[in-house]
Amino acid sequence: MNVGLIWAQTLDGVIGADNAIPWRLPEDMAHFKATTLGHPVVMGRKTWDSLPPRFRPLSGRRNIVVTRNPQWAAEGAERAGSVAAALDLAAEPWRAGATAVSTAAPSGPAVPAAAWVIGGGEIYRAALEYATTLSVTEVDSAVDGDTYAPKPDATWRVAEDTGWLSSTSGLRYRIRTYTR
Ligand code: VY7
Repeated sequence: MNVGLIWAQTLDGVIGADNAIPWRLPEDMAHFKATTLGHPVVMGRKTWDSLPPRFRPLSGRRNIVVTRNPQWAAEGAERAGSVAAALDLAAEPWRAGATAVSTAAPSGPAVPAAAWVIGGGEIYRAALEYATTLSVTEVDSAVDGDTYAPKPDATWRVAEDTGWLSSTSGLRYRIRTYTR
């Protein structure tokens, strides 16, 4: 199965501060939604907690949450004990309705889809070895944070680059896709 990681970072690699994303970038949220829609999304429990409750589970996607706590449960989410277990789950066909809530899950035959790992820092580090695609939004903003993106090593090549774009928020950003 193809596994992608998708994140947004500052030029310094900051992805989070106090369990939130320390900038507003509507264009990146739209890119995130368009890219992940219809695919299983794998996230850590802290990332799940960081989503505003009205957006949980992320609609139109199978939500798989990684936590070591075997008691953890949330409506609309499946639990996995490790990133590897989450990716195994994501590779299994899934029909909406069994245990998970499906706001907009596709009907008809269940097809295993490429999975997107959506954060956060600890989960990206564990998932990088399984990944063949990275979607990295770089935000030209200098903010302090406590959570960092992994650094793509020499195995990765930039396959696409939007070049610098300006957001309605006033920030510059660019989206790079890496493959290997
Ligand atoms: C995470 C949200 C956070 C706070 C408020 C609303 C890239 C992003 C992420 C994660 C941006 C988020 C949201 C936005 C997405 C909506 C639901 C509401 C949806 C990532 N490049 N950018 N992120 N939501 N992993 N990678 O903003 O979500 O998709 O339905």
